[in-house]
Amino acid sequence: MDLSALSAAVIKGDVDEVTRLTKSALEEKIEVQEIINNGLIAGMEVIGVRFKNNDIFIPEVMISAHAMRTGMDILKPLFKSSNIESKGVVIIATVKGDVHDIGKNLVAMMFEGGGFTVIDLGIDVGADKMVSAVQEHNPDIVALSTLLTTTMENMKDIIEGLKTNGLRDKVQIMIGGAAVHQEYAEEIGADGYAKDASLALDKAKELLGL
Ligand code: B12
Repeated sequence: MDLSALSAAVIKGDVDEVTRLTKSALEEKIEVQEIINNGLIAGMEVIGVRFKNNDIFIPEVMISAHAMRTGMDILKPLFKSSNIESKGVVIIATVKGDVHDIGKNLVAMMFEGGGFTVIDLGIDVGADKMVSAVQEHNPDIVALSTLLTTTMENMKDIIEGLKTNGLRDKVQIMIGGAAVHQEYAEEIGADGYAKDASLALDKAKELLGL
């Protein structure tokens, strides 16, 4: 089977086709890693580039990301048995006081599409919850989102909480969301900022030297 058909289905956002082709790739005994890299991720990479170039917009990205996720969900139970290699673990959250999660979800999907394992803590996440999650999952990256100027400070609280618990230097911290910018990342001691989901993936890879 030619996995470019699977990529094309992801690009089109055709959930049924992604489901069918992912299953038939498995039936043909194609390696899970290969299906992910040359089928699902390859499709999302095209979407990432188109989004970066403003050729497509958020709704199209969400539709493709959803299709990709459908394929990933079929493959996930097989990860363990096939010794799948994740690029790294990302814990992502919208910070305390903020319920905006559309952008955060988009970033999470881009990370997944880029081959990362994503643990999504959801919205309204404060320092204590993040500290426990980092202790439990030992991630490579902590990614924080906020859209409200009133909750920007809560990103700093999370960084301080990680410092207090001796976890700060074990992770790369990325921030994003309409309220924040590169200067703010520097001000609060985050390692990186990105303006949108596709640049977020680039930044994550850069931070981990991938
Ligand atoms: C949808 C929306 C809502 C929805 C949220 C639904 C949901 N599930 O998310 C609802 C209706 C619930 C809502 C509520 C409120 N909202 Co509102 N909302 C918006 C709106 C219209 C769109 C936000 C959005 O989803 N954009 C699309 C996504 C894709 O963009 P994004 O989030 O910026 O994410 C991208 C990047 O920022 C980046 N990114 C995001 N996160 C991360 C994380 C990392 C690590 C990285 C690297 C990158 C990254 O990548 C994403 C993809 O490219 C904006 C206006 C606007 N134009 O932004 C207002 C807006 C954000 N809201 C605003 C306000 C004030 C509120 C309320 C306080 C209103 C009220 N008085 O009740 C409440 C807040 C409640 C709370 N406690 O959080 C203000 C914020 C003003 C400010 N500067 O603080 C805005 C800007 C509207 C305005 N002009 O006044 N809102």
